[in-house]
Parts: sequence; C-alpha cells; structure tokens
Amino acid sequence: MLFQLLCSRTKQCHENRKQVPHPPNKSSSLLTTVAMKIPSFVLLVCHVFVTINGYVEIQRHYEFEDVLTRPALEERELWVWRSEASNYKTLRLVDEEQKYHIQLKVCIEPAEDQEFVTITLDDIRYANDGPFDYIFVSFEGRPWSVYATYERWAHGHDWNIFRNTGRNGVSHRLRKGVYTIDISVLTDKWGLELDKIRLNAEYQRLDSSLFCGGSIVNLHQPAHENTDDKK
Ligand SMILES: [Ca+2]
Ligand SMILES: [Ca+2]
Repeated sequence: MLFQLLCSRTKQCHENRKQVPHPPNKSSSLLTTVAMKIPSFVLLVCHVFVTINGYVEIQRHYEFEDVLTRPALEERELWVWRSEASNYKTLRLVDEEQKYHIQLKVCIEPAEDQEFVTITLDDIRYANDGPFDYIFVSFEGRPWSVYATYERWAHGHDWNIFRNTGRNGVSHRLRKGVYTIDISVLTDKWGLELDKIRLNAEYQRLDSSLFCGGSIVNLHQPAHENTDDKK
C-alpha cells in the first residue's frame, strides 16, 4: 500500500508538472526529485530487510486419526467422535502392552539458501479420564520425549476435555530428507485418546507440508498404513 501510495503521488507530480506552464521553482523541483526517488528507496529497504531477516518458521499439525485406513475407520475400534476434538475425531488407544506404534514421516525441505532445518515437538493434544497414561515419542529410533497424561476421575466427562503436553524434548537440526517419529502409549484399562501432534520447523520451506505420511502398527497384527499426504 505504501509503495502504491508513493507511486500514485509520483504520478500526480508528473501530471501536475504538465498542467503548470511555468518551470517549477527550486523547492518544488527538489520535492519532486525526492518523491520520485522514494519508491526506489522503499524497494531497496525491502530487499535489505528480506536479505538480513531471512528467518522463517512454520508450524504444522497431524491428526492422529489420519493414520487409520478406511477399513480401520469403518471398524470404529480405534477412533471416536468428539465435538471438542480437532477434526472432531480422536485416535483411541487402549494399550497396556505398548503394542501400538504410530509412525509419522516428516519431510525436511530447507528454505532457499539454507542447509538445515530445526524441528521442535511443540505439542501433543490428548484427552484422558481416569488414571494417567504414558506417551512415548522417539525420533529416528532414539527417545525424544516421555509424558505422563493428566489424571482426573470425572465419570467419563473428561473425554471431551482436551489437554496439551506443551513443548517436550530437545530440538533437532536436520538436513533435507525424510525422518520418522514413533509414538507409543502405555495406558490403563480405559485407555487414552490422541487428538493431534504439532511441530515447529525453523528454516523449513514456507509452502511445505512437513508431515508426509503416517501409519499405525499393531505388533500383534498386520500393519495399517496410510501414506496419503493430507497436510
Ligand atoms: Ca487413561
Ligand atoms: Ca483429531
């Protein structure tokens, strides 16, 4: 807008000069010269600002229920409708043996002129009612975060009250490539509902999706896989 305003003012100066038969005096000539140079100055400042301030950061989330394939969704055994859940659904896991493993693919694409991207586990949104559970997160096979969920006995009402783990684990500085995040849980007999996971990525391409696939493995059964790029 500023640029357009300056451009229109510069244009007006030109038009005014055509309408006035007399040569402009020194002060008006100086003002006209300054006005004509301002757009170039603004462009220069913008360019320098972008060059110096090349910092970019994106935030993306993945809905846990998206790891389920259509047959699993139809079975309704691993997901629940919740009015307060993101996408109105959660992934429901009752897992006293840590047999389920959610595996999410993260596609690292550094922004222009960048070699590395720094990712941070910003949050996992979940719901629980009754005894607490554990959420284990590993990155490329190495432990990244362990979190104990909120414990509250509310006769089932807390299943629609969502809570957040917040930031957990150290940040990872990564080159371009595909990386795997593994999430498993250890629950009581009533389980845990996982809503969504959120990552922040510094110096990642602004137009990238970051998450590029997800699946859930039951170590006691064949894998359910969903590699659609939905985010
Ligand atoms: Ca529980
Ligand atoms: Ca969800």
